[in-house]
Amino acid sequence: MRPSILPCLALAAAVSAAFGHGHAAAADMKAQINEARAELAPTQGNRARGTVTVSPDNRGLRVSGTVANLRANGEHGFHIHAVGDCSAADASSAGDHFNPGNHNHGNPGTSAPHHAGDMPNLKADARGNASFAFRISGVTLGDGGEADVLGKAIVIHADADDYASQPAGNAGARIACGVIEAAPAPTLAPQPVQEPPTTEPAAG
Ligand SMILES: [Cu+2]
Repeated sequence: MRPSILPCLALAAAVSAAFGHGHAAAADMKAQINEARAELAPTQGNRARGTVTVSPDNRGLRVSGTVANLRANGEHGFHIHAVGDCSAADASSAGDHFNPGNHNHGNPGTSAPHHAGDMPNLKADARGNASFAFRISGVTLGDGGEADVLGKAIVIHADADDYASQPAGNAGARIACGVIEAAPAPTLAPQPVQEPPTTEPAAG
């Protein structure tokens, strides 16, 4: 998994500093990828599900998508968590908020310190649907750096994030979870149409 990369980067940086070359660590970094997606599935006993698309621009990452089956008119904490593992029934396997900068939890909409994985609350309409598009900064997609969100998890919580309580905004249980994965390459050729198997005409 990814943590093993970090000592290598640190070592490269130390060697680089010792020999006066400034770019060795940067050579280990990859270009960002254009797009990734997380399919959020409900945790045990919940129904919320949706799709989140993440793509880099020159100021950070654009995050957009739709979620259904939320509480009508509800407000829900929405974060990137540090471990790309949604296998636990309560999504506890996704770990804590993604926080490479070791900041306090806070409001991503202000200049106050906050986790890299803090995002604005989801707000559902009267039917329990939410659609959203916003930008988060201080994070990257697929470059292998410490702020890279690829392979991390996106989690929706039962309650609103108050953007203040530590460590996670008092947002309650995890109701949906999905791992941020590279979007599959677009299909270049249309798939051949499957002809239904020929059968004898039904009698009568
Ligand atoms: Cu969370």
